[in-house]
Amino acid sequence: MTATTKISRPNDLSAFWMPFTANRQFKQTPRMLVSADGMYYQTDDNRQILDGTAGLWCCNAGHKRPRIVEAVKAQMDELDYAPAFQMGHPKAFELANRLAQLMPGNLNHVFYTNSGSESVETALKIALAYHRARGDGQRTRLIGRERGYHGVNFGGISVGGISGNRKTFGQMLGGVDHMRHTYLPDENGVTRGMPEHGAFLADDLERICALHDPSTIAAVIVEPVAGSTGVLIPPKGYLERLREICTKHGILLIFDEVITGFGRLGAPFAVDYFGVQPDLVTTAKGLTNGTIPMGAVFATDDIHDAFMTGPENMIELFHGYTYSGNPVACAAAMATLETYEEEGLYEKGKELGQYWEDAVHSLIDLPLVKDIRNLGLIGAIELEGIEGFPTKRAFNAFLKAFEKGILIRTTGDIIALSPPLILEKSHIDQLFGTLRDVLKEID
Ligand code: PXG
Ligand code: PLP
Repeated sequence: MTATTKISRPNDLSAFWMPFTANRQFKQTPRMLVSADGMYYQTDDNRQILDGTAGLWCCNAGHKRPRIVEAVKAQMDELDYAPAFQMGHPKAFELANRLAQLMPGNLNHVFYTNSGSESVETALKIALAYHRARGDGQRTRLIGRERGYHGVNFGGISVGGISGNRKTFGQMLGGVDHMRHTYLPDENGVTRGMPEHGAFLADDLERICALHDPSTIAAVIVEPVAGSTGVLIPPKGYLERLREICTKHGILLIFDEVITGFGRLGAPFAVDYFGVQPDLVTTAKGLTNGTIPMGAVFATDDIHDAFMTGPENMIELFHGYTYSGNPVACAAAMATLETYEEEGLYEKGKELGQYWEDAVHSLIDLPLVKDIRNLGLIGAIELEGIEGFPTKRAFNAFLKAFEKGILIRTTGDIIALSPPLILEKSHIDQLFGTLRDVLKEID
């Protein structure tokens, strides 16, 4: 058969190589979502599924939000695409101004990307180029943290600390070191909110400075709350201590807010929530409510201004994407920010935080539950693994949950929950009522 005579069947699942998915398992028993509205997805067999994960931590205002739908349609009618390099369109500037206003402190400049992974690459490159622009080009080392997730591109997996995402991809970037992760189950097991112990773990950075000399270190990147690895909440005082050490040694501090950005913690950003001011912030996901791929990196005045020297006709930063600031993405982002503000969604984590926390922790009596953690509208339930079959128990829970009408997310043997911020108490009751049944029924 030649390429032109190939027959493709609509129900043939073989061509799509699915990301971060057990492809063979999925294709034997597919789980198909065909529409969504508010807090619920609908499956191809007409079942309503409560979204316990805001898609993949991105649909913070829930699904099919009218303002966003309309804005995207209207933008397609007006300006579909404008070249991103050496050309502009008004919405990209307007959106950047709004974002800079929303972000506290002097993080007043926005570089657009198309995903969290691209935001991370962009922030790491800006950090390196910033030091060089200031005549401090020997600062080339990048420091990440064990169990960190910073997307899947080479810079991100280099500073990242999840071995499964690293081990099959060769040497990655050189000159990278890692601090320890912040999970101390013996001291901090089953904690509500921020754990008491572990600020001292930030002193790992001092040890790394002593080893390599701080003058060789460009930047440290951390998730304020580690999400993908199974929700690790920073110990009290930890982020403040990291900030102090970075400032002392002239090292840039990057907060990866791809998950924590846009209201997840009950404040617009983790920067607000923790009151710790980084030098660069990476975002994506909630920026467009998951609708159109888009990310944004925030940089301080100091970082931005360091590049604005030399001949004015010269490009200052040799970096950018074809789709940086895509008009349709900008329109989606603006309508998203308006929706968040109008509906008070940045406050929801505060309003519902206690009810959410009590609900997450209500599962502690179940025999399979080993640890529970929460902050803002994030919850994690760590299960006892099945001996010899890591991840299997949580995956069984995921499958059973989907059967019973709730969408949850698992990583390792940890269930992570991060619902749309529009949820009500009744949704919390449904989510945890169903999850209790799931955890009683699975092996
Ligand atoms: N940084 C952080 C902190 C993230 O959480 C990325 C970067 C990469 O973003 P992109 O848009 O390239 O995927 C992420 C993404 C999960 C899950 O369920 C988490 C992410 C993505 C998909 C699933 O934990 N985080
Ligand atoms: N590969 C090739 C051959 C390209 O021409 C380009 C962009 O022009 C890219 C990759 C990068 O694509 P993007 O700008 O969408 O990241």
